[in-house]
Amino acid sequence: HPPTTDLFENREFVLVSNREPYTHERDDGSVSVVRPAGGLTSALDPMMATTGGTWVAWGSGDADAEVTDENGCVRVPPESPSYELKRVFLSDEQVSDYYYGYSNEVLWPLCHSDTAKMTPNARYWRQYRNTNQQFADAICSRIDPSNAVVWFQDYHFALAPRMVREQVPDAFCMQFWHIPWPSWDVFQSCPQYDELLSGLLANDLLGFHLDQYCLNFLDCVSHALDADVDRNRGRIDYDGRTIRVEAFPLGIDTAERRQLAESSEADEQWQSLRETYPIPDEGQLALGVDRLDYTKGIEQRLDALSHLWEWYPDCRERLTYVQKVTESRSQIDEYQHLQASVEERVERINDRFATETWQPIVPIDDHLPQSALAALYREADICLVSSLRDGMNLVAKEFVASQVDDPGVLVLSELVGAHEELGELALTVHPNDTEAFAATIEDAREMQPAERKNRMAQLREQVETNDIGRWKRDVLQAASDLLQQQ
Ligand code: GDG
Repeated sequence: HPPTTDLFENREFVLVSNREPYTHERDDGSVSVVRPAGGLTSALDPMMATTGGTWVAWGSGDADAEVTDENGCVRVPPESPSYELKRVFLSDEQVSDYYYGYSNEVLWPLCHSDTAKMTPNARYWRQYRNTNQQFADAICSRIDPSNAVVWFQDYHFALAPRMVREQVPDAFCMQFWHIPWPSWDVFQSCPQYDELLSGLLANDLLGFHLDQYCLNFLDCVSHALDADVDRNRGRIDYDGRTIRVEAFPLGIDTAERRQLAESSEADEQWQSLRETYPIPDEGQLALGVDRLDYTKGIEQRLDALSHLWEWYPDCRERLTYVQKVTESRSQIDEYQHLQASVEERVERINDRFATETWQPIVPIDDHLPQSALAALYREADICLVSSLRDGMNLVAKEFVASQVDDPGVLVLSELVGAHEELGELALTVHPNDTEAFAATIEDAREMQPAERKNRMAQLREQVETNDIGRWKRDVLQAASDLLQQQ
């Protein structure tokens, strides 16, 4: 595979995301750099370090403005600067209405087909538009977009591609949408459906995790806009241009996960987790790792576990469930209600089944370092992923890549994107079928070592072949092919 720089010849590479790869924080009078804790930003940072160019993102650190030049730029990575980080600074109102409001209280529930949780209003929409315009202006002021490749990440920027194209008609724009795309009857419940679609169609290439999301998108366009849609080839002719829509299932850095799981830091972290939390050294361990979000099916999972301990009493004191849950978007009411509901369930279940020497559910709320997460993934016998909708779900893949010793079992909801790649080798559950879900956890518990080993070896092969490197190469190659046709 050619290095990414060769793919775009002399074009400057511009990456746009809501989160920034480095934040500067004031700490006891001095400024320190905080690195991304996993996730996509840390996967794209090495790519930017080799391609060079500019990464445009919201400057969210409290000392971010102090270290940037008059254009809002700072060179990163700090130890060997190789690209520009251009920060876009947002007012409190923007954070509240663009980020929490329109992005996370309208687009997030909409794209997860949970329209009853949508709270659209004119203020959110206005700030979403303003903020997308601010990003588009930042992109255009910084570079010569007619000679650049601009890559937008995610649902925070549905309008910015069109705003860039209005200023620079020849810009090459592409976007990857990390969450599902819903069917037309769902998408139609958003009052701004046509502007959102038209904004996204200013891209030359639009990527989703799955073919199904691409088909849903094509379907929405054919209903809402005067466009020529070719469902078989994933092409849309609109406004005098052709847009390519394609699936690129995101993978993880498997080599890094394996290394972490085998590291001595993971051993130390495991020791320390065992000292901090009531994790027994006997019996089996089931694990869930989630941002606290209503799409992740955490309540449904707890209900299935409760059913299991009720109706399969052999599991009591023999199966412990560790719930790693990270607080998220807690300014939004819906997330506060969810937190209360999860805490109430955990307490009720622990009250019902705990014995003098055993606590059935061990909640861990702290944000863990990667090596501690690796220890949990490695030591878990069963990983439970029960989302009600999930664009991909990287936790399922991270568990597989971290199973470096005795192989465990992945229990996977049929409603997550990752099910398309891993479903045949995992044990499939429907999160809303509590009894069957509980029975499947019991099956996972009883699976014989030879079968576990066989399934896990194939799962690992799948996750290793389709890793993050493959994703980046596929997306960039598709962009490069399109550029050459232009
Ligand atoms: C969106 C889509 C899609 C969790 N706790 C800790 C921690 N994590 C990390 C996990 C994992 C990430 O958070 C969660 O990723 P997911 O993919 O499960 O979910 P979302 O955050 O909802 O992401 C999703 C994804 O975008 C990518 O396109 O797969 O469908 O919803 O990487 O490891 N990391 C650390 N400590 C923790 O305590 N270090």
